[in-house]
Amino acid sequence: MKRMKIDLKCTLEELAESKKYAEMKKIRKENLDIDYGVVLPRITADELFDQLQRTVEYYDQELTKVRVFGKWHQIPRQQVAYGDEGLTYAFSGITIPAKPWIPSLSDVRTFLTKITGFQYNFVLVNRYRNENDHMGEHKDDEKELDHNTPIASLTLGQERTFVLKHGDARKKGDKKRNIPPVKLELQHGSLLLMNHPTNEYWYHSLPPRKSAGGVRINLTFRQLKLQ
Ligand SMILES: O=C(O)CCC(=O)C(=O)O
Ligand SMILES: [Mn+2]
Repeated sequence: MKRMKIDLKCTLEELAESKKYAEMKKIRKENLDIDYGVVLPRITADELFDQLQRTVEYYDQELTKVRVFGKWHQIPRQQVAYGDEGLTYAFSGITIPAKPWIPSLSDVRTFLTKITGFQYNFVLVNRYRNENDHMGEHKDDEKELDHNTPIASLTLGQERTFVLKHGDARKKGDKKRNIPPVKLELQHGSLLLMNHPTNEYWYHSLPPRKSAGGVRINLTFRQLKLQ
C-alpha cells in the first residue's frame, strides 16, 4: 500500500510544539537512571525509517572490523557516524571522521533538543539487518562524552530487546552480586535516555533474537566534548 508522503521536518516541529507524544517513564535502580517512551507516532516513525533506509551511507565493511584476541572480525551490524565538522569516531584502534549531517538526522536532532532540552553534536547509526545482527555488552563511558548530556537512543523498525546488566552482576566468584538485569522492548518510534551515572555502572547490549528478523535502525545521539 502506498502511503501519503509527509514532510518530516514540519511534522517533527509540530510534534515537539504540540507535545503529543507519550510521556517518558523513569526507571531507577542502583546507579541506573533511564527514561523511556514512544515519542514518534507510527506514520512519522515509518517516514523517518524509510528516509534513513534510502539515505544513510554506512561505513565500508573494511572500516568496521574489530580485533579480538588477535583475530579480525566483522562487526555483526552496519554502522556509521554523522556529526558536526571536525568530530571523529574512534573504533578499535581506528579514528574515522563523522560524516556531515543529512537532513533527516539533523531534523531529528532538532526535535530531540526541543523535547529534552539537551544539545547533541554527534549521532552513531547502527543498522541491524536481521535477527542475528546484534551488539555485545558494553558501557558508553568514553572520556570524550559529555556526561551532563544523556545518550538519546531512538529506535526505528524491528522491535528488539535491550538488556542492561550491572557490572557487579557480571563478576565471577565472591565479587559477583545478585542484581537482576533490566530488560526493555524498544519499540518503533521510541526514545531511551541513558542518564549519568548509568553508563559508569551498567553494561548494555542488544542480543540476537530469533523471530525478530526485520531491519532495525538505532540512532544514539551524543554530545562529545570539543576535541
Ligand atoms: O541498538 C541499540 O539499541 C544499542 C546501541 C548502542 O548501545 C550504542 O550505539 O552504543
Ligand atoms: Mn551503547
